[in-house]
Parts: sequence; structure tokens; C-alpha cells
Amino acid sequence: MVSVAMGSFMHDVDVETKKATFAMGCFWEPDVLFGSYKGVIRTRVGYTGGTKKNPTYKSLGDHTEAIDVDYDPVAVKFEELLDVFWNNHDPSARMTRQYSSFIYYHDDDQKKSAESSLQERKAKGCVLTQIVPASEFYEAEGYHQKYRLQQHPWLVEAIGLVRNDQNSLVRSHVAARLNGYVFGRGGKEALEADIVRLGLNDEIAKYVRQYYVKFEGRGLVC
Ligand code: MHO
Repeated sequence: MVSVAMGSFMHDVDVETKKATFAMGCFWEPDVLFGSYKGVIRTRVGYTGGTKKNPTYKSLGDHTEAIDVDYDPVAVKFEELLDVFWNNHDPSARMTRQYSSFIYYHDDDQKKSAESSLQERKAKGCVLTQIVPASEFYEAEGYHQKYRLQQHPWLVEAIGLVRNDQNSLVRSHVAARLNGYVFGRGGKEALEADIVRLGLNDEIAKYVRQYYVKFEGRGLVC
């Protein structure tokens, strides 16, 4: 087991969070979108919704690739996260179970908001998205967590993490944010604000800006 010094950088954030869980195709993309979104503290990608115990990427059974988001409900409303969900995949596409569209609600309020957003969306066309209660979430393998960040070994090391180390990559707030920024998501203003808020040094800031610009505006990837 790799042990990681989590003391420096803003890996841990001590605010009360709520969970939101979505499936919207390959989970790498939602990881960059939500990780760099306003009010999001942590993300993890994994498999959920099925019956198979301990699924893996290679042996998924009846599970679906999903993202589990810890958000600060004071900073962002669940309804905004629903907008990110609807606006960043095609809910009318007929997909295999692995890549199907689901909203997994955690309480009655989320269920109601999800249902009303579904009705609005249906007024615009076909929607295959299903709204179901959240069930056991199995974290994906280390190499899937913060996948875009992990394409930058220098940066992973610079923020004190270790590639493929599932636990620290899942837990780290700064990893969630940078995973989006290095893939051109999250917005330039949010990036600049986070450079200050997260206390990133000049070398790291320069590196992240460079990749933000490189990938900004690019389409989906997986
Ligand atoms: N195109 C990717 C999909 C990965 S996603 C996590 C691959 O070939 O592995 O399903």
C-alpha cells in the first residue's frame, strides 16, 4: 500500500457535503466536468446500479459507469449539477448498460428535482435516462480515478500524490479540481481563483494554465 503525505496542498477540505451520483457514459468525462465545477469538493468514479458484488472494469456484470460527487450544498444546488448532467451527454442515445444514462438519487428532494428536470427535458425530445435510488457504489481501479490528471505524472507528483493510488486520488480536493483544469474544463476564472485558493505555486500554476488552454473547447474523449 502506497502511503501518501496528504499534509500540504489542499487535499482535505472540512466542509459538510452532500452526494450526487450520475451515469452519463464513460466516467472519465464527468470526472473532469464535475471535479472542476463550482462547489464540488471530491469526486470518485466507479460502478453502481447492478447486482454483481465487487465489479471491476473488466468484469462489470450489470453495473454502469458512474460518478459520485461530494458537493458543498451552500455553494452549489443539486439542480445546477442536474444541468451539468443533462447538458453534457446525449440522454436519447441507446447505450449498453455500461454506458447508460442514470440519475441515482440520495433523498426525496433529489428525487423530486431529478423527476422535474426529466419532464422538462422530455418536452424537448426522447430521453432514456432512468431515475433510481442510489445503491452501493464500487470505486473503480486507481488508474481510472482522476484519469486526465494522471496523464501528467509531473503534476501528480508536484501535488504530493502517487499515480494509481486509488485512495488518495479519490479523497483529494486539489486532484478533483486539477483533473478538470488540465483538460480545459471548469472555466478560466475558476482556474485563476483556485490557483490562489488552493495555494498553487507559480510552477504548478503555469503548467496547469498551459494545458487548460490546450484542451479548452475540445469535445468529448472517451
Ligand atoms: N475508450 C476507453 C473507455 C474507457 S471508459 C472508462 C477505453 O477504451 O478504455 O469506459
